[in-house]
Amino acid sequence: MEELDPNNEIRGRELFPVYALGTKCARRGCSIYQQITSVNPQMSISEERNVKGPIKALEMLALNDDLNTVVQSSSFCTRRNAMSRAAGLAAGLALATVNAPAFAAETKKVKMGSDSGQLVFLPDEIKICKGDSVTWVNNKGGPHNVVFDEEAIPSGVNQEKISMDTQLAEEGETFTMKFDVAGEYGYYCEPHRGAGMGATLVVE
Ligand code: CU1
Repeated sequence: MEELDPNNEIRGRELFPVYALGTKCARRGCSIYQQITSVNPQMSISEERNVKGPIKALEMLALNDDLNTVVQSSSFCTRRNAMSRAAGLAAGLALATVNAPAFAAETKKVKMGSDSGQLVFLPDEIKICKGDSVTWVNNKGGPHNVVFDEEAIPSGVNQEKISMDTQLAEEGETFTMKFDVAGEYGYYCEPHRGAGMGATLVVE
């Protein structure tokens, strides 16, 4: 599970220089041969492990495609998923493994109640990608629950199915839900709605 971190995207970019050798082709375009040789460091690793051959070559092409996507896409989720696949391929994972829908999925954490006991969701706005999950953790000032606002969720989404009516009383108790429909979701804590304990979830 990943701690929610507003610098997430920046950290993702810091990973990138490891694979930066392949980026000239991404901008100018070059032959398949140049594209393969431009990611030569990974090829060397493959040779040491004696896993040459057509399957590995396909994975090298997929890796390069993913790197191009990381450079060119304006969508955070598209870039994140491509980065995750590329990292998997560079680590020697099979194409089928990194192409599985859940490969890049993440779980983000939202605290219910701040460490000092304020009646808030922390953070009160998060962005995830389709297929990601959110885990709400009862932190302080409970009982809390997670109730989605019927008026503020994408149409077709079942409000009851994604909400947790049960109030969590024990600190450390959690509620996890996976989100597959893109859009903006508003939710609140029933016992503390009057105190303004509400938040937003964006699914890209
Ligand atoms: Cu609450």
